[in-house]
Parts: sequence; C-alpha cells; structure tokens
Amino acid sequence: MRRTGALALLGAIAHGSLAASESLPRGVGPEFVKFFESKTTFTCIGNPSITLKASQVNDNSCDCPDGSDEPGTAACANIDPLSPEQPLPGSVTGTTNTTAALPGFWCVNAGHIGSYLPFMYVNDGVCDYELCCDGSDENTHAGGVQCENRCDVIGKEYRRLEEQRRQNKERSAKKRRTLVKESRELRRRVEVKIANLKTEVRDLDAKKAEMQAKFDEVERSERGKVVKSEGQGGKLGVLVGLAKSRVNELRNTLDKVMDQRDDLQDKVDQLEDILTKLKEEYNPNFNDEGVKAAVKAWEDYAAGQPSEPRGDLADSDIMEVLKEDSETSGINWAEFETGEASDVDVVYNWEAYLPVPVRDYVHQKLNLLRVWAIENGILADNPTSGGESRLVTAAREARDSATNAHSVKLGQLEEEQRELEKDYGPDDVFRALKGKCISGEAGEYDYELCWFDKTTQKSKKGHGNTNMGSFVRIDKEFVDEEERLDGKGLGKGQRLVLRYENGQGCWNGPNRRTDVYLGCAETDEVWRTVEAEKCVYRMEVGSPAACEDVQEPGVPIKDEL
Ligand code: MAN
Repeated sequence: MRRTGALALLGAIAHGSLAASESLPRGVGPEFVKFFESKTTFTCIGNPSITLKASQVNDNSCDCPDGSDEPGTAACANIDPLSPEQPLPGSVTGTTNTTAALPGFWCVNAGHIGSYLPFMYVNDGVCDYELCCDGSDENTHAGGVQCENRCDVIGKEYRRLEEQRRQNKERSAKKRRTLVKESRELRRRVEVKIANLKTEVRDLDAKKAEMQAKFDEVERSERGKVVKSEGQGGKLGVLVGLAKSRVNELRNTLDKVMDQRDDLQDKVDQLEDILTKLKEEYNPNFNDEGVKAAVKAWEDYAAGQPSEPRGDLADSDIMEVLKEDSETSGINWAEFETGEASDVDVVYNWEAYLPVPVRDYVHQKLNLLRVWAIENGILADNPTSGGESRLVTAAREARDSATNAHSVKLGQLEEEQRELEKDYGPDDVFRALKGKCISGEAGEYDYELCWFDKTTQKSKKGHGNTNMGSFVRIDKEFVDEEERLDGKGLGKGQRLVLRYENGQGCWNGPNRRTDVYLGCAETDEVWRTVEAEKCVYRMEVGSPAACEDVQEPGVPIKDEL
C-alpha cells in the first residue's frame, strides 16, 4: 500500500451523490459531472474560452491549462498540488503557476466510499487500495499490474470499525453525560452552601455590630469607675481581695513610719553631737546653774543608753516585710485568688472539655448570657484582676467572639465562591473529577495526574517524588497526530490542555511544568508521558470528560440532565 499523503483528499469524499454513469469519462467526480455532459465538446473548467473536442478528454494529453480535460489519466499530474513541482525548481523555463481544476482521480469504490486519488498515482503500476479499493486507478495495467476490486472486504471492515468507533463514542458520551450530571449536582451543592453561608455571614455581621455597640455602651458606662477591691468573685475571693488591700495599706504605712524613724534618728544624732560638744567644751568654773543641769542631764541620759542597738526589730526584717508580695516572697495572693473558682468561673471551666467548634459556640452563647445576667443583677459584676469590670470583659469577649465567628464564616464563603467560579471546562464537566488521580508509567518513573491539583513524577527506584506543577488553567490547542489503532491518541483537532506550572525547581533551570493534553476515551487513563524538553513534561491523557457529546438516539439531552 502507498504512503498516504494522499489521505488529505479523503475530506473530499462525497456520499450518495450522483454516481459516475457509464457515459461519463473515467475519473470524473460527482461534483464535476455537469462539465462533462456534452457528447461532442468539452470546455476547460478553469478556462472557458478553450473548447476541445470530446475525444480530447482522457486522451492522455494535457490540453487544458488547468488539467481539467484529463480526469482519468496522469497526463496533467504536473499541475496536481500533490505531484512534484513541474518544471523542477531551479529550471530556467519557470513554473507552471497554474491551479488544477480537479482535486484528483475519482475512484467510485462501489460498496465502500468514493474518494479522490492524486493524479500522479493513476496508472503508475501500484494498486492504491487505501483510496481506490475498486482498483480503477490502474486501467492500463502498467507493468502488468492487475488491481482486483476489494471494496466488498475493505468496505465491510471499514463499516465494522466505524460501528465500533460509533459505539465507543456513544459509550464515552454517555459517561461524559454522567460526569456532567455529577458536576451539576456538585455545583448545586456549592451553590446551596454559598446561600447558607451568605445568610450566616449576614446574621454574624449583625451580631458583630450588635456586640460592638453593646461593648461600646458598657465600656462608656464603666469608664471612670474606680475599682476599689481586688480579688475575684466568690466569698473567699472577696475576703482575699480585702486582705490584700489591707496588707498593702499596712505595708505603705510601715514604709512611711520607717522614713519618719530615720528622720528622727538623724535629729537625735545631731542633738547628741551638740550635747556631747557642750559637755566637752563648757567651763565648769563658770557658775551657770542652767548649763550645769543640762550637762548633768545629758550624762544621765548617755549612761542609760544601751551600748549595742536593740536587736528585736532589725532593719533587714523590716525590709523583708516591705518587699512586694510575689510567688517567692511574702504572700502568694494569686494562689488564693485563682485557687477558689468564682460562681461564674465554675460555669466556664467545663467548656474546656468540649470540642473546639462546640466550645466556641457555647462560649459565645455563655458570654451573651453572662452579659445579660450581669446587667440584670443575677450574677455579681466583680472586677477582674486587671481592674476591668466583669461586665466590660464579658462584653469584650462577646464582641471578639462574634467578630471571630464572622471572619471565619466570611473566609469559608469566599473559598466556596472561588470554587464556584473556577473554570472546570465545557459544561463544568471536570468538576466531578477534581481531587481524583490517575497514573501511568514511562521509563524509570510513574507519572501521576491529580485532576485540577498537581502532577507528580514518582521514581520506581524509590528516589522520592518530584512535583511537576500545580494546576493553573485550561487552554485549547490544535493538534495534528496520526490516528492510532488502539484509539489512545489525540488525533487531529482542537484539544483541551490542562496547564500545571510552578513545580519543583529544575537543577540549573526553571521550575518544572506539565502540559496535559486531553483526548476522548471511555475511561480516565494516562496514555503516555514524555519530557518534551528538560523539566517540561507532556502528558497525553484520555477521559470521557474530553469527549464531544453525542446525543443518545431518542433521548433529548436537556431532558435527561
Ligand atoms: C530528575 C527528573 C528528570 C529531570 C531531571 C533534571 O532526574 O525529574 O525528569 O530531567 O531531574 O535534573
């Protein structure tokens, strides 16, 4: 069988049109019959000014500049676009520069499908069964060749394969419709989720505003209030608070007394100096009774003073008492303050045992309840250790927790909205595949494709996995590849291409990326993976999602979906 550049002409196949009749010249295709109806003359198709005798048609001599007078011979093959250029390039005689009027030699192929064969293959001594199953291209039997008519067998096999292809296509299309259905359901679910989230966000927004207003109000009304007592709620807490204040008061007083004592001591020392000097320097011969009495009194006073300072109240002891209370010195008040839970704290402590989402919810509700209870005088509004009243703390926490809940919900809403707007291809069909993975081996690696997620190169030798890119978008590209017998190929036409980019960096090169070319198939399958250039991978993948829809007989698609 001949090489098939000639296949390009298959596009000109005509079905069920006027078949070439007995009276027509050889090789005239159905759409050109009207030019060959005259029994006496023939007018060149592309040059109507030239009229020939009917006998000049197919006389193996190229009389029309457009070759239209030789539909059944190779005489005008030189102006056939598939024939070698005539005169040959570089020839001084120039080129033909003419367009052929006829697309080729028409093989009727009764029992199969008629088709055009390039004129250069007519009567060249080779049976061109691929295009001319009836063998009519070799009527002169050049080189003794006899081309039998094989259209029965070839036509039958062709129809069998066609039927198989049709059934495959139908099955794939059916699977695609199932995927579209699944995608539609997934989309619907996301839409419902978004609607619910919108309501929740709206409610939480209102709650947030309400809590903010409440907090502002409480804070305003509490501002300027001096917090007098310390300690937490509960009876022991109140007592501890009072005791702590009292101890602090006493400590402050003692501190002041110490200062006063030191001042007085200074004064006593100064006076003692004066009197010591007086005693040493006065004139006993000078009969001054007042001075004598003073000196005598000073001597008595000095004799009565202890030689060592009194030891029952050492300065160091006083300094110890004056030290601020803390965990390591004096009284550890925190122990008392936190050791006994207040009435309110008891309610709060069991929250810790709840799962986080429930805890957040309960906490929020409890806060609201607490604010309400405090406002209505059911719970005591005891100030916290930071000096802020319980009411303000509760209002702040209620506000914060409402703000937090609002922003968490808003985040969820935005994520779902992004998900809904993502491009999942025609009919949203790929939505149903998201998150699923398939893989196929090539050389020393397994290559994994996770739909709309990432591609991975996995070493069979256990050298670890390499990220070949994360999904970024869907593109379309025209491909032109030989049809494969097993059907696992892209064929020819516009194909969807999934781009995966920004994978693991290539040594001394860019980040890895993968182009995933999609072809129609009954099942999801990685057909082949090649590294087209260093760290740029090309995957060819079959999937029903990539098929064209074929309407099932008698089932309107819209109703079905
Ligand atoms: C690994 C694989 C190859 C790649 C080289 C680049 O061996 O990821 O596909 O070409 O690294 O260094």
